[in-house]
Amino acid sequence: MDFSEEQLQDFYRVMFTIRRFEEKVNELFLGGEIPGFVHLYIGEEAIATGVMANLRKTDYITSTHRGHGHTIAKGADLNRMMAEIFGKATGYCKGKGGSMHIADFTIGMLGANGVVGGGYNLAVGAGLAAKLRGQDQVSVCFFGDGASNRGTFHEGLNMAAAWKLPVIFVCENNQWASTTPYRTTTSVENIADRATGYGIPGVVVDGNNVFAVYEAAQAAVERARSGGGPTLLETKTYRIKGHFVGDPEMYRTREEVQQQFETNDPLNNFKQAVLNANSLTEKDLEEIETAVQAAIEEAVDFARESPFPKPEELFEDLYVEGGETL
Ligand SMILES: Cc1ncc(C[n+]2csc(CCOP(=O)(O)OP(=O)(O)O)c2C)c(N)n1
Repeated sequence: MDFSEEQLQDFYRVMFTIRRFEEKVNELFLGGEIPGFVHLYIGEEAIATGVMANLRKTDYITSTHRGHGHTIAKGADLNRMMAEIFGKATGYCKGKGGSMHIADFTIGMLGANGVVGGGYNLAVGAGLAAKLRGQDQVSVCFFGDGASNRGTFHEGLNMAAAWKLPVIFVCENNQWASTTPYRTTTSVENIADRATGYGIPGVVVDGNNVFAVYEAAQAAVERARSGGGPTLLETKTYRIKGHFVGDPEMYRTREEVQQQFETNDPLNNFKQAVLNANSLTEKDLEEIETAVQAAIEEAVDFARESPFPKPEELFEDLYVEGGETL
C-alpha cells in the first residue's frame, strides 16, 4: 500500500468521525433534541475524506444540504458544529443557521447550502478570486447527481473551463435525488461524460473507496493548482440513510439498502483493505475509534450545555461587515 501509516490513520480518523457524528445526530434528532431538518452523509464518507486529504487549509470548498461530512473533513470544530445543529448560540452561525448553513471561512469552508446547485458559482467565484490574486489555492465544489441537472451546473463548468479556473467539481452520485433515481432524469450513463461538452477531463471513480478517491482527487488538484484548469470528478456511491432523517423511504426497498451497505460500506472496505495488507492493526483502529467517540460525546455535552440565542439577537448578523479571508 502506497500510503504511510499516518496517512492511513488520518483516513480512518476522518471517516470514522463523520460516521459517528452522523449516527449521533440521527439519534439526537429522533430523540427530539435537534430542531429543523438534517440530511445524513452515512455511506459517502470516503469522498469527503479522500478529496480533502489533498487540500490545504487555505483551499476552498462549497458544500450542500448534506454537508456535515465535508465540514468535518475540512477541519471544522466539532463542538461548534454540534452546537449549531442544536440551534445554540455557541454554534458556527450563533444557532441561527442549523445543519444546512454551517460555514467556516477560516478553514476555507464557504458553506453548506440549502439551495440544490447553489455551490457551483460560489466555487467558481472563489477560484476566479484566487487566480486574480495570483495565488495557487484551489476550490472544490461538492454536489449531488440531482444537482447536476440544474442550469447552474452548466454555467459554472463552462465559465471555469473557458477561464481555466482552479476548480474541481466533485459529483457525489449516490443514485438518488430525494425520491428520484438518477437514471430517470439523466440522459448519459455517467455524469462525468458531460465534461466533454466543456473540453475538460471527466473522471469516474469508486466513491466507496477512499484510496481511489484520494488518487483521482490528487490528479485533479495538481492540475488545477498548476494552471491546468478544472476537472469533473464523479464519485459513484450510495445514500444509505433516508434523504432526511424521518424520510419514510417509500421509493426503495429495505433489501436494496441492506445489500448496498453490506457490499459497499466505505469504512468496512477500508478496514478490510488495511487489515489484509497488515498496514494497520485492529488495535490501531480501536484507538482511533475511542478517541473519536470521546470527542463526539464532548461535542454533544458542549451543545447541550450551551444557551440558545437571545430573542433580541434575532436581527443581528444578517449582513457581514468586514470578515476574514484566506
Ligand atoms: C433549488 C432547489 N430545488 C429543490 C430543492 C429541494 N431538494 C432538496 S435536496 C433535493 C435533492 C438533491 O439531490 P442530489 O443533488 O442528488 O443530492 P443528495 O440529496 O442525493 O445528496 C431537492 C430536490 C432545493 N433545496 N433547492
